[in-house]
Amino acid sequence: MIEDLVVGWDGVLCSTRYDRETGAFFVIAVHSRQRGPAAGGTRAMQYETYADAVADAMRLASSMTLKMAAADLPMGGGKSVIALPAARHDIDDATWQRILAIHAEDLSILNGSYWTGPDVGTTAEDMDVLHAASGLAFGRSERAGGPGSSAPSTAQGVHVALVRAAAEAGLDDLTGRRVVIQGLGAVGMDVLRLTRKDGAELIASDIDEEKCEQARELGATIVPPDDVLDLESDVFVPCAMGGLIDLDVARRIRTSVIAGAANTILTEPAVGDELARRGIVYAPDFIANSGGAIHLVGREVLGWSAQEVAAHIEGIGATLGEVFEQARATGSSAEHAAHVLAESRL
Ligand code: NAD
Ligand code: PPY
Repeated sequence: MIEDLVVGWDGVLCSTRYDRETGAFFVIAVHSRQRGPAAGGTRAMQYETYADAVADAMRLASSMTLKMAAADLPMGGGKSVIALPAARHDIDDATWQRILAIHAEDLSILNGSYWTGPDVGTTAEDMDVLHAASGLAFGRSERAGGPGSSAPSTAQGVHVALVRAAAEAGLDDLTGRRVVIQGLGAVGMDVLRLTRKDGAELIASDIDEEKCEQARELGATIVPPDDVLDLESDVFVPCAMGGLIDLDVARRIRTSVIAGAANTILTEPAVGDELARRGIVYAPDFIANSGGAIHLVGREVLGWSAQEVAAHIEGIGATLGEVFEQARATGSSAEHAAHVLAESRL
């Protein structure tokens, strides 16, 4: 299985490490350094098998390469995965600090070929620790001199993307339109707030009851997690985990637009073809969720001000416009056109 993953992946390096004391398994996947040092967040969660963790790191690193290229940022693509021995909230602080120290050592070994940042299961405060030990982490807290969480910028970009994709589907005004948001974490909750201002009818879902309650207070109707893919909507916004839309889902989902924050939403490119065939406007994830990367790389590598970052996030609308136009002109899916755009910059 691991052999198949390595042979089937076109990245440059994938490191693995196991820590007997904590039972944590570490993966760093460096997909490309063509545009600059590889960069991408550290995802810390439980996986069924170590091979699943390696596969996730590879898939996410490849997507980071496309994200950096599509956003014209001077970085390559990489990602770290830490397969945890227990749920993150069940890991005590001493164990977590040991896990971070080991990850920081791996970053130092890679010596600048790869820079990390926050992802699911890691925070700006974790980046403070990683940066103090390795000097190779973006997204430190403002208290530690960093640019703070990338989530608000990611949400801003997802909102720009969903508005642009809706316009492509003929929905110029979201007032009264049904928007279904899956995942009410750092990004999803902010997307909900932004879409609320558009006057949309909000339906939302999370596996965490507290987050559902918060969304209810913001005016959303809450539905059970298993129901989201069966609801009829104008816009579907996946802000939980990837691998959500396979061919079967693409054939039956009842929506006009899909635009969200989750990384690697489609299980394979053919899913993008099926969505296009059905006339569903899909905003490729590595463009729709690039606001966080623009925030981190913009502030920390390019020295942009918050205003410059915001202007570049608005640019996600123009990038998507280019992709939709190319897709129309070539009779291909938006997913395919987005890959062509990103690959032309590699
Ligand atoms: P998060 O961990 O804060 O939020 C994820 C939320 O999804 C949680 O509230 C969780 O309970 C919920 N969830 C998990 N499984 C679910 C399910 N089956 N149904 C409904 N809800 C479910 O993460 P985040 O920072 O908000 O990121 C969300 C997604 O966007 C992730 O896939 C992440 O990789 C991606 N992303 C985030 C950023 C960023 O800047 N934070 C940038 C790019 C991409
Ligand atoms: C992502 O956008 O998916 C990330 O992993 C966040 C990120 C972006 C750029 C550098 C490091 C982390």
